[in-house]
Amino acid sequence: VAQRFVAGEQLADAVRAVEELERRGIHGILDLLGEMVTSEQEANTFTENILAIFDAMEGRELPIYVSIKLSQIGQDITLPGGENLGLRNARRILARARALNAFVALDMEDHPRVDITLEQFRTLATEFPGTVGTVLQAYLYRTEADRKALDDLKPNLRIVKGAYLEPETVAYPSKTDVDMNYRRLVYAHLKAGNYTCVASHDERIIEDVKLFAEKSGIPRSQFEFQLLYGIRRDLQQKLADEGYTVRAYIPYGRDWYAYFSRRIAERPANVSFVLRGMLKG
Ligand code: FMN
Repeated sequence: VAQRFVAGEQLADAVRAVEELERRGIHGILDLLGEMVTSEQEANTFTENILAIFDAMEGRELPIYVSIKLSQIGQDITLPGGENLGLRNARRILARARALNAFVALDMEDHPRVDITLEQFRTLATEFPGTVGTVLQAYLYRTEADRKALDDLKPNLRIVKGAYLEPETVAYPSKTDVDMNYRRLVYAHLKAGNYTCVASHDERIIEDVKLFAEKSGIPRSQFEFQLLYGIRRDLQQKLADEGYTVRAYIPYGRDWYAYFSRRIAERPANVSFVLRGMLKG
């Protein structure tokens, strides 16, 4: 059902998707679906399965770029002795990533996790400089302050609008405000000299970012465009053909339901892609 947005259930399906994209000049971001894990065993299994990505990619001479959710590897679990399991598992993943010159992004989840995720990002970015990045969401009021507070790390940040259903007490209810804040965050991060992942399918925003970079003398090597696998393939190809770095986020695995629900919620038109996929068999 979710075929349009998900590469498949198996890691091999996702690796195949990366190779196909690479032939078209687009890089991949591998994302093993799964989140909000409550058992230690399950969190450790996810960690092993994420480590398997590095084994599968090693030696292919393709960039290795993985996205993880800290809630998937134990952020909600405190071990006896007080250690956070998510942080411990993230260290295992990052040690492996560093050895392969790979990159790992920490996805941003719902608002109650922002504080702990940014705190753990700070710890990890200090221990594994250049190997880890995270995500900021333009819909949250707090985000510009978060961006400033991270500036000393010179962080690699992905800027997104935000995909979770958040209350007005923490997030802009109006799309105009979210879009405005999105541009503001991207421009500020670029101006501060930091690497910026512009993750959106919004063509007006993408065009504005291109113009801003040109006008401000920001080199193309300081930013990239990121889009979701299966969404606006035409736009992905156009940007790559224009010479921009483009990465597509490729989810795979069995736990596609939450991911899929967010895609439908943000764009009901996505339902029709899925229905077409179903009709095709
Ligand atoms: N939303 C989040 O809340 N957290 C994330 O970590 C996150 N990662 C994303 C990665 C990529 C490559 C893209 C394209 C989107 C991501 N999103 C994430 C989803 C966006 O917040 C947003 O819901 C989606 O892109 C639709 O908005 P658009 O019109 O800007 O494309």
